[in-house]
Formats: sequence, structure tokens, C-alpha cells
Amino acid sequence: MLLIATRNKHKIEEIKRFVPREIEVVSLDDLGVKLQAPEDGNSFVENSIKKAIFYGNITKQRTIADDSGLVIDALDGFPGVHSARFMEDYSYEQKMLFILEMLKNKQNRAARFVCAAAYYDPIEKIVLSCERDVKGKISDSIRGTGGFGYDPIFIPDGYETTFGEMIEEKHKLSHRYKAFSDLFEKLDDIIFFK
Ligand code: ITT
Repeated sequence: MLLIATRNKHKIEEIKRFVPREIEVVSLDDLGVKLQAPEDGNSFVENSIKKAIFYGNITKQRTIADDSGLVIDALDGFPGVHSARFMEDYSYEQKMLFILEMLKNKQNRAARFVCAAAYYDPIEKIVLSCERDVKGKISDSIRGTGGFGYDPIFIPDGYETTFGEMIEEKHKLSHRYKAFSDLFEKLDDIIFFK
């Protein structure tokens, strides 16, 4: 059994796609976990490991966690590890409009989505985290209703459409797809799931 330790329902749906089919998964809600992991690290990898260890120790289950965010070059990496908590009381539409406003007079619209995918085994004390990104740029406007978070303003390299306008393509090229593919490839060598 494997615990997918995120409170973000969109992330759960995406991560489920990347877990090998033979592994049974459970969520924090399935296990009745109410506590919230600390997320005060300075990097995606650090935060992903904090989440995995926190929830793995509470539940005594093998656990995977995800820390991710949007990194915008012209804004010195903002919102980065603060992607979920910046302007916390505002909607994602308001957050995206704020970002578009900050980039209004900037030539450089380069950005990337980053994901750190972590695994923790509380019995064997194994900890692993893989970080990957997908590079692209910030669009001129909010486009599309698919996905979640900042998807409607992110255009991956080689495409004209935002993640919000995509249906299946996002899951073949995203930061999350890459990070979890790496993680399960590494785990395959050291763990036998049942
Ligand atoms: P958990 O900590 O419970 O996993 P969270 O949503 O708070 O849930 P993070 O702290 O990792 O997770 O914040 C990630 C934020 O970055 C997320 O809420 C989105 O705003 C943004 N983000 C990450 N991946 C994204 C994606 O694929 N598409 C759009 N936005 C994304």
C-alpha cells in the first residue's frame, strides 16, 4: 500500500496516473489524517521530504509526497516554493492576474513548473526525492479552464497552448509526470511493492 500524501485533489488525480498499476494507493482522507505537514523549507526537494516524512511517520505507511510550483525568471523565481501560499486568500484567477500585471512591461516571460516527488518508508527508513521541471513561458492572458492552479497562464516550450487549454498532453510532459516517473524508476531497483 502507498499513501499519496497531498491535500490538493488535483495533484492526487495527476499522481494516481503515474503510480504503477499494481500498487494500491490510499489518500490522507482515506486514513482520516487531519494534521497538516510543515512546509517551511527553502527548496522543493526539502519540502517534499518534510511532507513525506511527516505523513509517513503518522500513518506508518510507505508515503509519496509532492512539492511543486511555478518559477518565473523575470520575477527572480517568484512565486516558487510559495506558489500555493502567496495571496492565500485570493482566487487563482486573481493570483494569475497579479502575475500578468507584474510581467506587463517585461520582455522575458520565461518560466518553469518544478516538481519534487518524494518517497519515505517509515519502517526501512528510506528517503528519496526526485526534482524535475518543464520549461516554458507565461502567456499574455488567462487561457483555458483545464488543469488547476497556474495552468491557464503557462505555455510549455514547443506548444502554442497553455496547460489550461490542454486535455491529455499535460500529463505526458509535465514536471509532475517527469518527477514521478524518475521516482518510480529509482524505487523499482530497491523496492518490491505488494
Ligand atoms: P500539498 O502541500 O498538500 O501537496 P499544495 O497545493 O499546498 O498541496 P504545494 O505546496 O506543493 O501543494 O503547492 C503547489 C502549488 O503550485 C499548487 O497549489 C499550484 O498553485 C502550483 N502548481 C504546482 N503544480 C502545478 C500544476 O501542475 N499546474 C498548476 N499549478 C501548479
